[in-house]
Amino acid sequence: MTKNILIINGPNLNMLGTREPEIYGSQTLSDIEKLCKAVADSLSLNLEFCQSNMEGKMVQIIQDCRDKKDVIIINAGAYTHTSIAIRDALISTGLPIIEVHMSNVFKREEFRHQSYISDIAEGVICGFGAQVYTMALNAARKIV
Ligand code: DHK
Repeated sequence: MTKNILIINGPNLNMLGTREPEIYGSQTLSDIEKLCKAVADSLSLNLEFCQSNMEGKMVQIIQDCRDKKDVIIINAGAYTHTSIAIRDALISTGLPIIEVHMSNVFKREEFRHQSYISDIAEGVICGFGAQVYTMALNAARKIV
C-alpha cells in the first residue's frame, strides 16, 4: 500500500529564495515542494507538503496526522529550538519523525544547537540545503 508522508515547514520558510540566500540558498519553498513531489512520485510515496508561520496551526496539522500519515518530516524552523507544544504534538501521533534543517545548525549560533525534536526523531538531517528534504524522503521510504 502507498505510504503517506507529511512534510511540514515552520516559520519563515515561506521566505526561502529571498531570505538569507547565503545560508538557505536561492530556491523558493515552491521549488522545493516541486522537487519533493517528483522524488516522492519516484519512490511511490504519497506526499502532502505544507508550511505555517503559526505554532498552533502546526500543532493542529500534526495532530491531524494520526491514523492518516505514516511518517512526518519536519523543518520546524525556529520553533525547533523553542516549542514544547510541537514536540508534544509529534509524540502524540505515535509516528516516526524525521527532523530536517537546510543549514548546519551546529555551525551556527549556540541557541540553534538545542532542539526539542531531535531526541524523539528517528533521525536528523541538516546542512545540505534543499537536498535535506529529498534525503529525508529516501530515509522515510526505508523506515515504512
Ligand atoms: C530554519 C530556520 O528558520 C531556523 O530558525 C533554524 C532552519 C534552522 C534550517 O536550517 O532549515 O534554526
